[in-house]
Amino acid sequence: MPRKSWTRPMGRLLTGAIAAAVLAGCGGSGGGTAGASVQELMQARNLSEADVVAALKTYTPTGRTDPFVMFASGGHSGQVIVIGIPSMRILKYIGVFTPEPWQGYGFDDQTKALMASSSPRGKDLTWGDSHHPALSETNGDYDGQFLFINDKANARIAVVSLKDFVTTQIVHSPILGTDHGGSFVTPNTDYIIEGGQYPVPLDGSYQPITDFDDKYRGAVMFWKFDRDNGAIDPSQSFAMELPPYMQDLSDAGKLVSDGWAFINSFDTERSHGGDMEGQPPLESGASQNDMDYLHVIDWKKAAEVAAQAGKTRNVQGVRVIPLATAVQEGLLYFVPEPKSPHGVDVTPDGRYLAVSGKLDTHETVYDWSKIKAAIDVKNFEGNDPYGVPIIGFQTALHGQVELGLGPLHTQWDDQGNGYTSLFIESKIAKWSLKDMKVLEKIPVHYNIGHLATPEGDSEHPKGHYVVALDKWSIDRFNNVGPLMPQNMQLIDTSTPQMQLLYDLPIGLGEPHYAQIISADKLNAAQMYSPVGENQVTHQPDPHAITSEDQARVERHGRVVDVYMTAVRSHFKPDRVDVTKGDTVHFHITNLEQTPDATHGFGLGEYDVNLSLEAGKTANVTVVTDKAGVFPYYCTEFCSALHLEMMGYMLVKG
Ligand code: CUK
Ligand code: CUA
Repeated sequence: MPRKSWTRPMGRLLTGAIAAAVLAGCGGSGGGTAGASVQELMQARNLSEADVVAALKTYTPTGRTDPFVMFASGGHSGQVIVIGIPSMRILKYIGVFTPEPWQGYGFDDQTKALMASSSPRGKDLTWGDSHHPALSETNGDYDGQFLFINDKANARIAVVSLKDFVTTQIVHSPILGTDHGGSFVTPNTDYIIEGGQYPVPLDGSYQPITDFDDKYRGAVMFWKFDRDNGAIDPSQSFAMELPPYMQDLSDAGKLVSDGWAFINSFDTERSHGGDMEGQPPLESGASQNDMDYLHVIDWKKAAEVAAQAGKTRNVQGVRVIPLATAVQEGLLYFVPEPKSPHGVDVTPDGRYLAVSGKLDTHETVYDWSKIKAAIDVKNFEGNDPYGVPIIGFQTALHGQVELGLGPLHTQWDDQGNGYTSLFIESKIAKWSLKDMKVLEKIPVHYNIGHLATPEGDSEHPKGHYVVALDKWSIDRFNNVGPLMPQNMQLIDTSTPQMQLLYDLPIGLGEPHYAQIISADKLNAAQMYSPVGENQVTHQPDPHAITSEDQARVERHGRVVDVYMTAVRSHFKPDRVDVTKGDTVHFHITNLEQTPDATHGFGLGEYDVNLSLEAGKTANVTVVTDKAGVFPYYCTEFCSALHLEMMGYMLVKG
């Protein structure tokens, strides 16, 4: 049924530049609306003026780019999704923890080795549960150089180079088991914080669950990032042992709170299941206490302590500061926080910490200067069972804002406002940090988890938008069966009232957190230049060749090296003769130096697909275990003679 508002004269409710734009499109003689006036189009499509405004705020004509770029976790798809804002156009999926054939990620020798390098127990992992992307920072602001993301399922952190949006490193923490409070970077990306989630024996051993309090532990990793090498340096990284609570999200302090890290926890009850033995189900056992503990960690001092002889224990190759040492050295403090909290988010000026209690209707805001003062004068109200000093709730409190049901996460804008997701209410609450007052709420669809504002967790948020990352979409899209897409909703926060602008269904995994960066900070290469770069090392590939003259097949006994080139529209060599049982290394260089002149290398039965972007060299090894004739061909439609871009691997029996 047509809504009423379309019948009003155009422009009455539209103001300023938007009205001008609309009117320019529909005004008078043939203003480019293909025969129908804007009013007629609105009527035909049943659009309100608000809908048209939303369209005008997001529609991006061909050839124009977005002012912001969002990096969203792909959840248990193990990928990262890159999205333009405000157009909400999906720009890329980055393969991280999961093989991704279009990019050849996890198919060539180097990316296969990269994925295997982080696998616990040498088992190949083919998925990850990516949660929290973190852009690298310089002086507390995103610098557009690197992206980090964690894998909750296997306690891993990946490094993505924003030079080419490619994963270059994955590290695994053997002591954690799972992680969740990562990845979060310190203001100059000295460390990447990875807080564990579910307590386990840190040494990887079996311990009866009845020994939970004594033998199970939480921990947090501080991964040292070597910016010059673009890589985490495990040898300079360390961990801190924590009590067996379930540590949750974390954040790094900034400016006045720089040098400190904050980690939420739940299940300070240490409930550990047993519902078949008459124990309460874990989740109700974990929700008994009114307060859990915000962990306050002096990471700068911890780094110094970790460097001192005898202050750490080597646990599965990780330098771990034992809990008792952490307490003794004054590295770890607790502040009570209500109740089963989820997100902790430091304000852009570093002065306050906003904590969302999933089972509490408030946002609880702590004053860093009060926490620091209590630490300095040792004003504690007691210790937890593991000896960690507890600062009084009221001592640390700045204030509380009643937001609504199920607060989860908070992001900031450039006007001193916080935006907090309300999971149970399916709303975003906008609130003033200065006045500690709710300003407005807007419904989202539905069950919002994280939310993201442009540069919203840096020292200089950009405002203008918030993106709701909704877990459920139910009735928002065409029905595609019981497994429904997630829903990312773009909301304009620059207007006096927030306005929902756009719904983007995500049919790939479950995005958790996302970060939004100003597009002008990104400066990715359009191709690999000079020719012959390897995407994992970002160095000249040792097997690169730079002209077709160098193409050749070298035999060394049962090992065959094929130095191959790809250029529109042929491979050289286009025939490779081998004998069953040979190990064949294909080293393929795309000689093109034209942007987007990508070739592929697909070889059926051997599970091979490479992506060969302009200038790239990739290597893949097959062991020919079967005699026969195996066509290889280019998998990217690169040219008019793309279908002719093929060759034969002939395997003699
Ligand atoms: S978590 Cu998903 S909604 Cu893993 Cu950051 Cu809060
Ligand atoms: Cu090269 Cu298709």
